[in-house]
Amino acid sequence: MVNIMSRIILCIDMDAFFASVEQKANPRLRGKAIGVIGSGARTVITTASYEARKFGVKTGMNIWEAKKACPHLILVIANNARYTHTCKGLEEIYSRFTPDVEIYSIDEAFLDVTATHHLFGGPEEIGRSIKRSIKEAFGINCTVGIAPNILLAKLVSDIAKPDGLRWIKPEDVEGLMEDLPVKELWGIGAKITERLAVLGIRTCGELGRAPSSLLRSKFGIYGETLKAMGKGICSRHVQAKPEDARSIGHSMTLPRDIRERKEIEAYLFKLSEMVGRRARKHGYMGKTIVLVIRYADFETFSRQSMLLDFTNDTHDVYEGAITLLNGIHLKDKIRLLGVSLSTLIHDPHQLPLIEEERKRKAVLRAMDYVNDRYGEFKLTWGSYIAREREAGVISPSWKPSGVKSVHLK
Ligand code: TTP
Ligand code: MG
Repeated sequence: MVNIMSRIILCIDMDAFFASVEQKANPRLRGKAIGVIGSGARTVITTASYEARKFGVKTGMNIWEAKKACPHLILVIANNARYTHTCKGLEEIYSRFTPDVEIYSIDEAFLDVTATHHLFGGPEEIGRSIKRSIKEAFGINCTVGIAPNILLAKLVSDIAKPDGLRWIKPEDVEGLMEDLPVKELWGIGAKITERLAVLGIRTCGELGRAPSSLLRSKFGIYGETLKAMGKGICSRHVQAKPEDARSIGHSMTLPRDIRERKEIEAYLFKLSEMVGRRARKHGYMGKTIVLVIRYADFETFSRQSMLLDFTNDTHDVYEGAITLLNGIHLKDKIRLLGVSLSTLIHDPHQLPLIEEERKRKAVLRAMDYVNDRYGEFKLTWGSYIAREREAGVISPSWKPSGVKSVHLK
């Protein structure tokens, strides 16, 4: 009925994240209605504590509106370092339970525990342990949604808020979706909700049953995705951050043992080319060249040297290997040769493209997030300028793998 590839996914979302962190840091704020704001003159509420939400204080309200809704509201200026420090600590806690951790935003993460939950007493026990560990380490609450995919895990964590833990199993999905308003689904914002309403589609049940042809004619290819979402189907996997390479190397056992300088050079060139090509392909540059030699009698040793600059140029790698070779007095025939490049950095020539793309995506996502969820608070490109030194509020799309500050005026 649901996903054929049913998995066990946890969505962990901090409760009133910035506000909770501030309340933990300052005991006088605990149990109080607080709103976290930026330091600019035209700042808005980025988070309200649950005590303030009772009075209708919401993310995106300006100070005047918020004070009107809750006159005793205490305003606290955001402290980005505290939130990023907490987020990094959370990542460490999650990774105790599975390597498949995706830090989705500053306070939301997805964990795929399909392969590991049995080691920890099951998915709910993992959820409980995580809640306990976060409380112990940071003194804040979170909500855990457990489901067969990311879409449903996110939905369940929203439903179970605050301080909740809920598991929706494949057999419960249909019942949950039937009367659920489409706007509750992650990714369906105010505009799509409106366009679906025009078609007479209000609930996920109706969306899942709607004819593909109708949805396709209105939404193009995205119509199919919407229909699947209505049924609680989502094929996006947890995207764990790729391991960073430490070195890029190649070695080769030679077709026969050699001693001839020209022959050795030819193989070293080949190996250097393979290393350089791989480094370029993956966008790395390195500064340390390592040459590995194995003699016919299997004695193996390596020599390394530091270049003056980072490179992924085949010729630089080759020159480095030859310099190392020149310093060796060969005492036997060679059976194996290896060349590697280490002390790696991301290639700055490729970086601007990747960085720009990454920033653009992060900003787009942050804008969609705010505009979809808080229709009254419209963000435009003009108000979104990433500035390192200015006292902006950290973006919700901040991740430990890349800091960015988004200025929310
Ligand atoms: P949310 O997950 O939307 O909200 P929350 O954690 O404050 O509350 P809950 O999950 O219990 O409903 O946002 C996470 C953090 O991201 C939030 O604490 C503050 C920050 N944030 C902004 O800085 N700007 C924004 O526009 C939004 C929506 C959030
Ligand atoms: Mg949250």
